[in-house]
Amino acid sequence: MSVSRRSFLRGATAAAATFLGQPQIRASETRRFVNALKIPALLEGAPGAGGKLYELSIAAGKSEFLPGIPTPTLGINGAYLGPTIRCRAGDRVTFRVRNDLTEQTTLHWHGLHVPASADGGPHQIVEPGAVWEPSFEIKQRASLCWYHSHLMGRTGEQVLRGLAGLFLIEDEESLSLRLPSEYGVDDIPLILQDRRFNADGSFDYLSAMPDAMMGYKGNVILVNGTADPHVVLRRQRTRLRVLNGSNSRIYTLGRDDEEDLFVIGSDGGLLEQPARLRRVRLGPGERVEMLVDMQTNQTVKLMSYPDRVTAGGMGPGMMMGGMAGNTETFPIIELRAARLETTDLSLPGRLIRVPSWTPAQATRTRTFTLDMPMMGMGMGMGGMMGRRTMEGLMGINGRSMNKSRIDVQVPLGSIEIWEIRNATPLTHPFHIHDIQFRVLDRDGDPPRPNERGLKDTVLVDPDSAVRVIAEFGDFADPQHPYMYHCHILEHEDAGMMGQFVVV
Ligand SMILES: [Cu+2]
Repeated sequence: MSVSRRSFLRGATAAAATFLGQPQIRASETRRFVNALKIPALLEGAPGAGGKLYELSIAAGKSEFLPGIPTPTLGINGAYLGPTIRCRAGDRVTFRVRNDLTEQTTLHWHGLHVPASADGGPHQIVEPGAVWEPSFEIKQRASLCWYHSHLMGRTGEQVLRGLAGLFLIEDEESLSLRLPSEYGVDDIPLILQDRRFNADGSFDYLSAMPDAMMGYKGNVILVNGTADPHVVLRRQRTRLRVLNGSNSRIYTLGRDDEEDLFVIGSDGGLLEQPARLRRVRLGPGERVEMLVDMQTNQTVKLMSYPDRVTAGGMGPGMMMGGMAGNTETFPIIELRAARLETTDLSLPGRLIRVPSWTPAQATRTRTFTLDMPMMGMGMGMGGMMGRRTMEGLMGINGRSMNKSRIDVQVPLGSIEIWEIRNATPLTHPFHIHDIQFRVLDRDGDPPRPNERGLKDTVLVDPDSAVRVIAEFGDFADPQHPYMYHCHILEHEDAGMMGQFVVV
């Protein structure tokens, strides 16, 4: 262990001793799941000469999460969050993104393989009153992707206020598998977010000391913008498409009756085969598709359990886990079975074939070490904890994000291994734009069953190294960079981000 890391941990323990506690999730006994789950509207696009046109208007509004108390929010075609964009592989799509806010914003297509100039990252700023119109072909398989604000330094705040939505890609192959796919009926989207509220109903953001350092945590769980939600199911088998759309919270999903979840998909599409799992760990930005089987009149709660890594033991690790707020057990949503329609409960043994690049095919390995560049320069943990903004304090390979610096050049068409190392005491979800990768291994061990499909975001635990492999095809552009970054939005905003171009 390096000296700076030792002193970091000592500092962390001292800071934790004076720490009054992360806001606790409201206890389950006070929750009665009184609100019907909101299902985001589907936006299929208007057919035209140039493909499908999707109109997206970003505006401020008010939403009622707590009974009788309006919360100022941002939304896309609505007061909070956005519609679920749906398209088919091979479609030509155009988005007419109109910014009706009084501030800048961007919309990034998370998980999509698109030209860097259409990616919606920090360089594609949409000024107030302006319209941004990216157009591209959907060149990937069926998957649950999403879109969200990616404004440099303010992503955490804008996503928290509501600038996010789902992006559903279908293809012939996935539809031929006869998986549940009736949107909102037996194919239910679940956007998981946690929020805190001020007495006047407004969102409470970055007021608590550990928010910037540990990542923002709320004490109210929202699902699709619904507090205390339930959903009534009508078929024996339901597909849940879950996005962790939280700024920093890691969920460990499971059923309260301890029945298995049937995981069928990850970030970038279906798995090769279904995986029966009791628990599924889902970091910010990650997605999981799973099947839940129910019986008539049965009620099941989808839970989150303590994170096995950050809540795993004694010592600084546990201290940090407690501060990171991933230690609680709480219900997310109640699944209520009505009189259920009988459905086919057989499962195909094989779903799809996932690309399997081998290390031998890789032309090179790059190492990305997640770190805190200022840590060795005299700023201790206490000093960092007390800051409301962490701008420039988080980094990768010793450097904080700089929009005018290209960190990596990847030759077009190459297959590369990216090894992500974590030199901090916190778990980070690492996200790469442009591509979908396979996880090769985590500290030499094979990835978990739910991580064996295509992915664009992967959790990297403290003192851990994860190797991913991907092919960087299409869209050479030396001018416009793609991002790679931590998807704890407060860490991203603090500079744990870098830029690569494909040339
Ligand atoms: Cu992070």
